[in-house]
Amino acid sequence: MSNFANHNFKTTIFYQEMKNILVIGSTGQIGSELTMKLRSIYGNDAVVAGYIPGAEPKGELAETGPKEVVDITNAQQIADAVKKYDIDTIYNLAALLSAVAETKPLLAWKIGIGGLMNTLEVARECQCAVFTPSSIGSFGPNAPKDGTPQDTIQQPRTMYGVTKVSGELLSNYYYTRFGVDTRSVRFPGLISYVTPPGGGTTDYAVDIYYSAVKGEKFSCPINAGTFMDMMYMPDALRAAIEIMEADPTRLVHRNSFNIASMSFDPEIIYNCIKKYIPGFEMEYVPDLLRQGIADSWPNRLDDTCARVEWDWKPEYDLDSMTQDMIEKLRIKFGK
Ligand code: AKB
Repeated sequence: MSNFANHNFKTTIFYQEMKNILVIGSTGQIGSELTMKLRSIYGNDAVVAGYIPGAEPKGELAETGPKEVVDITNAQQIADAVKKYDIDTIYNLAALLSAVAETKPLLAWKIGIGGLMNTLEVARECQCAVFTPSSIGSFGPNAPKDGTPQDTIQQPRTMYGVTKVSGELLSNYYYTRFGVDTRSVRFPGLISYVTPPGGGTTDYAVDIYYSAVKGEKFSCPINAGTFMDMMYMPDALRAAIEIMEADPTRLVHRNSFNIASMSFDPEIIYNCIKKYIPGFEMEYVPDLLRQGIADSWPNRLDDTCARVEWDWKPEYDLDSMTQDMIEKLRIKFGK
């Protein structure tokens, strides 16, 4: 059975209006699942998987619908795909994650901001709506750590965060100045059994499940006591789709909404996994880069505005996510 079909979406999303959607970055951690979810809602032919050479769609992502080379740093490629498929909605998922962005800051800016600018310009000319994810990484150490408000000081210390805050401002600018329908959410660390993340600060919360199911001892790069917001992928996909379907007359905010579902430190997730795999072992092997980034991020966001303005509500908590992750990874690895 397909990996994509396996996710337990507790809510059926059903929308009347047809869309033609371009997903830029369709083979990444979010894109690979979001593209399939969008195809299941809007139809296979209506969702174009944009990819860069070297990261070609495979399996059912390649087989179920159209695909095009769309490098976000190439404005012409975006414009060509938008015109060819009569696109009205762009999901812009191209980005370097936080730890990688620290090692390649110029590339992070080129993709995160140069690429976003290309996307917004095409969207302005061709009248497309645009979703561009922001992150808990858009906050810095001087934001309130617990219950971080929707509107508060955003002074990140990482290049990833700098691109995310700049992206929020740029997207709001294109909305107020040109009327481009830009919308966004600030994603927490995303946890999934389908496509592994690469180079994020929150990746440990995915890797820990892989080690547990494979029967390996886990080396945790993040210290005990370090809390970060996390979310199970089905909730994150639903958030990305629901914000784009939200009634615009209710939206006070646009770029970008705090969303939250669970916050934990390594001890809490470890003990939750141990309930289902009692022999599981973990040791701490600190990664200074990731720890420094994690220390500068909030512990837990306040997502009241998303709940009020477009009825956001997560469906998974740590325990239900853990049960599902273990079940699905056992199937994936034949354990
Ligand atoms: C990362 O760790 O870089 C991402 C994020 C929280 O934006 N998962």
